[in-house]
Amino acid sequence: SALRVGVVGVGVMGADHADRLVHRIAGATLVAVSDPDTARAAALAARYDGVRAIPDPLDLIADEGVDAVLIASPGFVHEEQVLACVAHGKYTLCEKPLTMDSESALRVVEAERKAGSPLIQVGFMRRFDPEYAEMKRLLEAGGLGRLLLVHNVHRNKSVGDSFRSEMIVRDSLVHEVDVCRWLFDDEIDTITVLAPKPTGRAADGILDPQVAIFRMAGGGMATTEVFVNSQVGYEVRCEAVAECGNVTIGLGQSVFVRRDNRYGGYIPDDFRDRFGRAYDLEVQAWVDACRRGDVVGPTAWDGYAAVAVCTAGMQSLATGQPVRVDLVDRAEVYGGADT
Ligand code: ISE
Repeated sequence: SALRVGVVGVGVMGADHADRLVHRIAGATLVAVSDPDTARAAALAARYDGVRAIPDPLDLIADEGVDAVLIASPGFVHEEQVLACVAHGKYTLCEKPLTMDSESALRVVEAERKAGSPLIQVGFMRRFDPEYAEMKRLLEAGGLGRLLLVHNVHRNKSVGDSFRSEMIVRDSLVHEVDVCRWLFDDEIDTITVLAPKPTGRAADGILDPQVAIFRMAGGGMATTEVFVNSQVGYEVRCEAVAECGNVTIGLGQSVFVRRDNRYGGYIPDDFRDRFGRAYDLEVQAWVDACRRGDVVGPTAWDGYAAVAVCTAGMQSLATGQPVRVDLVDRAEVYGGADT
């Protein structure tokens, strides 16, 4: 039978996931939604057949009619909600960030381990993007030699005035943190976050753009430009530089339009356009894994490690100095077992 999915948080991301679960995901049925804005949740539920609006997210999580939970609420309520999912033995896809700080993220990792089996996938969807997946496949095939450097560009067209400098690290750069941990198959040992004179298009006092440097534990390095008021569109590029070759993705050269003596393509406004296929593949992989009793993709440990790196990154942003990432020993957490 189909996996009965509940969505917690139906803002921009949660509503997009609800639509994807109804229209593009096989083997799953959207059965419930929850949001503190109960009118928004009710309106969304009314758009689909057989979907209940449950005011309290903890009631949705506990509901006997919900098999698995997709958490798309704000990061500051993730800990309580993910812990509730674990307590009820519900498979969970938790949008990034896993939680807001290392201590709470570690509590989630510990709770999942004590529950006895993995339940949590974290919403680092770029691993499912066809271009990133092909880059990873090429690097793993071995023909390019050892991965030396990764260069990332991550630009949003614009963000609201409430988007603080620290959010550029915790909410945006966090994707490159997971991408680099995944491409190198390694932990980030040190992070340095620097900022040039800010763009005049950012709100007063916001350090935008930012440049981050990751030093990997195994010796690799990564550079990332994050620019959330680029005015151009949503651009995400990545270049992997290995000993015998390099791979570049995100050039967006799919369709060229020529007219009036000009040519060019289209740069989407928003991450839901650029990564729509990645989100579809991520949620389909999650549903398929839930139905076979498995967890795929970014784990609770990956979510914790990303939070720890961003915590160090925010400290570096304040000083401009390299900051060592404070990670607990993975083998101690999992008792030497593979995670
Ligand atoms: C947003 O939360 C995302 O996850 C997007 O991928 C990122 O580009 C954007 O900057 C974040 O605010």
